[in-house]
Amino acid sequence: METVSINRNTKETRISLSLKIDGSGEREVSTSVPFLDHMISQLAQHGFFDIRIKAEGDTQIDFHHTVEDCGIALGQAFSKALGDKKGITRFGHASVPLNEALASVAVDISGRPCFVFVGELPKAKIGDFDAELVEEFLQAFSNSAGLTLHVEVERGSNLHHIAESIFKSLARALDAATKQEPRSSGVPSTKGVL
Ligand SMILES: [Mn+2]
Repeated sequence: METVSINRNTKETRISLSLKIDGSGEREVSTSVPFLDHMISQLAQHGFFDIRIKAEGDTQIDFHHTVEDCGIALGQAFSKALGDKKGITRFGHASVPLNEALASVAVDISGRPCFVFVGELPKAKIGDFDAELVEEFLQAFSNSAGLTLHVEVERGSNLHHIAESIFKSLARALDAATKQEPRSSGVPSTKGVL
């Protein structure tokens, strides 16, 4: 799979990114939202995705637009990189703990955006990052990647741990789903199209 680039500019944010799906976890992440940098770095490291992302946004308002738009741009990059989805595994599931926190993530690279989030992140901050933005990012990512994405927070008390468990699980689930399936050469659907 080739490296793809996305440039997305609006009045609220300016984002440039490149993605290589079958990479090695190399990354340069600078979104101007430090906690989001930490989460996208988890995605790169544990999904073996090479991600270069630079984002500037109206963070003087709050982090909402920048986080959401990074999710959109990253989703667009996955969609573009996967192309016609020939030969991919399509499904992936992972549940990666971080200390007391455990999240589960299941993905289907279906071409149909569907996001289900089970469990509640309290309306609280992780540093200066609103925890509810985790869900915003995932919703935006699912929409623009064309991904069925189920996320369940099974347990946990530390919000940083819970968020990180979600992103590590997402990384592993996406890595599994985007891998080439050696027994398949076509599009993995009885419809013939994804
Ligand atoms: Mn951490």
